[in-house]
Amino acid sequence: MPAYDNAAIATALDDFGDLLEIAGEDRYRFLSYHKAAHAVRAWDEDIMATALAGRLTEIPGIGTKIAAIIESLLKSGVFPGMDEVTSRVPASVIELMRIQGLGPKKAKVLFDELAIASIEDLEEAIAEGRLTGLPGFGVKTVENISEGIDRYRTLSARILLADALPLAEKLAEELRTLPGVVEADYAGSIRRMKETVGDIDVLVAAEDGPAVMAAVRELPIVTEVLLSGETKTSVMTTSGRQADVRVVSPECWGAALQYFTGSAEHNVHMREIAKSRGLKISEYGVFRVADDERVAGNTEEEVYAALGMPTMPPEVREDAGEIELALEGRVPDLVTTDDIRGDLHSHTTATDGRSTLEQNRARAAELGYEYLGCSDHAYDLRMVGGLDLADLEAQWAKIDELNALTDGGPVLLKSIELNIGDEGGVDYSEEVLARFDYCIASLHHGFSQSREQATRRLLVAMENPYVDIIGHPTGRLLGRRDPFDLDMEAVIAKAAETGTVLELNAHPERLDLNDVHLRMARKAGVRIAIDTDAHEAMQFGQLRWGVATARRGWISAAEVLNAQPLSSMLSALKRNRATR
Ligand code: DGT
Ligand code: CA
Ligand code: CA
Ligand code: ZN
Repeated sequence: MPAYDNAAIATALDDFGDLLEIAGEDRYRFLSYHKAAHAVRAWDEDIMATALAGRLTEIPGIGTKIAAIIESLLKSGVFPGMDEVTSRVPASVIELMRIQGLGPKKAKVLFDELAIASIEDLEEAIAEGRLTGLPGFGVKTVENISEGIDRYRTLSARILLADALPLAEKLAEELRTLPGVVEADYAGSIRRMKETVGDIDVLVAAEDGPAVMAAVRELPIVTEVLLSGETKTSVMTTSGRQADVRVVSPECWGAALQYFTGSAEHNVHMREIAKSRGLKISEYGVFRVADDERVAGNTEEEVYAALGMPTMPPEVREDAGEIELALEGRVPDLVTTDDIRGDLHSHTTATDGRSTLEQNRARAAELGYEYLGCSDHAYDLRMVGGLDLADLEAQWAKIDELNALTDGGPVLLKSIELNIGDEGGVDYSEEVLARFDYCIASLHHGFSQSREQATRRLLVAMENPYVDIIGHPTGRLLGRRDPFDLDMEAVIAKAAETGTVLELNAHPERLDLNDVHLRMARKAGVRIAIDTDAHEAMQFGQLRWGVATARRGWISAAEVLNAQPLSSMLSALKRNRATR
């Protein structure tokens, strides 16, 4: 039985919807698949568990027909109806749509007019100038598509952590149930919680390696065995992701886990430390150089202790100073999800959110949050219904009403996500800005602006006494969009000078600020807000990716604005600081 996860099911549904559109099916039909995909992505229970309980139709937007498709995928890996559609439109067209600037509409034109069915076909057609004159494909568009192809090639090689981790967890879980397996866990960049990962590294401890390798080849999650030896098997999984499974003997577990967790840079530094102590370190253990005696290796703790260090959290193993600290007997004090007391960035149906204020509040209450910031889009983002003053008054009245309830729910805070204009201005007058509990301001347009202009926009915005937080500061979308070209040193210095908080947006495609910028911000004494920017109540669960990134950036609870109790959180805001 193939084991799909929620993300894999959602992708399959989206792909099917796109193929239907290109095949010329009617809008109502293909949209229903995208709606279903969206619902599966937002569903925060494992889809397999839901299916086994016979509750698939309880997922909003999933009817009996799509439930049957999901069941078939889960049971047999077969997408009913796929053969019929791919007899009309080759499945390779799907890849075309992974290119920025190419949606199903354009892909349909390319396919109908020029029989372009793959990225290779497209590159060839561009090189031969065959797109010239095609409606909707002007010179500039074709140029953008060419750039999109290059970017796709470099970026698509990496997987979002949020897509990889559930798969790695599932693999490790399946491996633990195999006979003879003593330990199984994921390692590599996934264990370090890097925002994107190159591949999935899983480690198994067992006496009989070849028997485990044979069992790995038969795992339900495996669709293809790429390579299999006595100690390493590389497989393709049901999610279309590659995984490397290595087996080691149980007494080497700690050394192997340390080695294969990396990072490579961390390991290189570890080897130097070992050398300076007359030791050598490998995936088999720590050995004395003098007599080759093994002194450690059963556990990770043992390995680090042999080199005179406490064990540090995997997230910081990037050779960014953690080894120097450990040699002093210390490890960074890192924030955890339990430290978070509220979310300061969320959207509602008043703009482009898909949950109501009440639904967001209910979810925040379930999470035990003390407060929840309601920060819909501001007026200038008309595209998504940015709020005017009347809308704001209506929302504030509702917030007052909900805050008057005595059901133990979180305190709702009146906030807004302002748009930073081309010169650094924001949507409303100071008089209006002063009425919010706090304001977030974000860059939402002008991605191709010069470094000078983009940086100036942020600096000017931070000079505004009512801009308390800068949202997703660099604007990157992992695998899809480059960040703004910014002078981050200047941005961080200005944040420190003005007391502006910088957001760590927890959306798995953003994780913005990244670990490097977080360490810079921390050094400069800038506070961080770890927010989900939820556009749907379910998305509050994405906080974990933000916390993981914060940990990679050495951020402690004391440095996180929304890890503070309500009153100290509020008094730490720029607008409320007496010293200004
Ligand atoms: P990725 O997969 O690109 O996201 O990054 P990693 O860190 O998972 O890298 P990967 O999969 O190539 O190797 C997994 C771990 O194995 C890596 O973090 C450290 C260890 N490792 C691999 N190659 C080397 C090496 O040449 N030297 C050292 N010291 N360690 C290595
Ligand atoms: Ca890896
Ligand atoms: Ca690997
Ligand atoms: Zn937002």
